[in-house]
Amino acid sequence: MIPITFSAEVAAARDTGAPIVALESTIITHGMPFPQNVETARLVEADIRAAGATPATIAVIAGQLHVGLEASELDALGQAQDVAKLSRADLAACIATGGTGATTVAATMISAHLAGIAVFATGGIGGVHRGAEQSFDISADLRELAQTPVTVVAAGAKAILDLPKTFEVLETLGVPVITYGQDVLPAFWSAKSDMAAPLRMDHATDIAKAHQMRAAMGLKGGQLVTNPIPVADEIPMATLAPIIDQALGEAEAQEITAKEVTPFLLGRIFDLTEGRSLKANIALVRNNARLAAQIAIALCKSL
Ligand code: PSU
Ligand code: MN
Repeated sequence: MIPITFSAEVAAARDTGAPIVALESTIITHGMPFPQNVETARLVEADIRAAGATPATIAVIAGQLHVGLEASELDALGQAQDVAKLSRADLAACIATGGTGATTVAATMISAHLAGIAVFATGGIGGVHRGAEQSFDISADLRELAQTPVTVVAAGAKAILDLPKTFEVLETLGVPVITYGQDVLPAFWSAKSDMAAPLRMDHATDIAKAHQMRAAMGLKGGQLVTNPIPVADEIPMATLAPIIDQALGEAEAQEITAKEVTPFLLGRIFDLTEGRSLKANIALVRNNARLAAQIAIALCKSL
């Protein structure tokens, strides 16, 4: 038996078959500093409610898989120290041993699917790290997209990664990458990259139909929706490129590896942009939450 606890609002939404959007918790514990992490998590949940869906923030607390957090649980998680970062490899062990941990994209997809939730909003997915030909550091998020049937709305992959290699791997794994409303892939803090979008869709209903067609055809895995950050909130690539290079150089000099790499780089970019990266990050997550809610609503209507 899997020890799952649903929040009151998620339990109610499940009872009536109302649309639900999953949210990850690593972005709260490892992706943003306190108190902006908790403030953002609350805003994102409110955005989803305002759009007509129910938010389900996912985390493991004392051995319980929580699908939907009560406000007090969200507050506590946002301030907790030394919370584990859980991906596919660690999720079951954490639950089995009564641990507490935040779920990455991969672990949130697994948990959402267990709870019957088909749509998930986040900031950016993990991907192929620069220098992966040496380090072999490729996020488990990519394989999860290839095997778990959840549509993930993100603003692309973070520009700290090797973007061309990340999208090559997604193509190899057979993951549909759908860019919302433009012909080029977005690059997280920047609305546009120089890479063509593999697929483009302009309506949430089309994204929902494509999700259902994959299921009908017995195609395993989910979809990645890349949703550009609103232009008013973006940081142009030219501003960001030297900052990313500096952060990457520091990570190498300090021999930061494995799970520590992403949180370290995000923290340094926050410092080096004097918080501008965080402002952009908050705007893009909220934008993704709104689109995810529309997709979840479209999926419910067409059932
Ligand atoms: N994007 C953000 N902040 C984050 C992450 C992504 O803006 O904190 C997290 C997500 O949980 C993602 C994880 O799944 O980083 C990827 O980590 P890794 O590269 O170690 O797989
Ligand atoms: Mn990694």
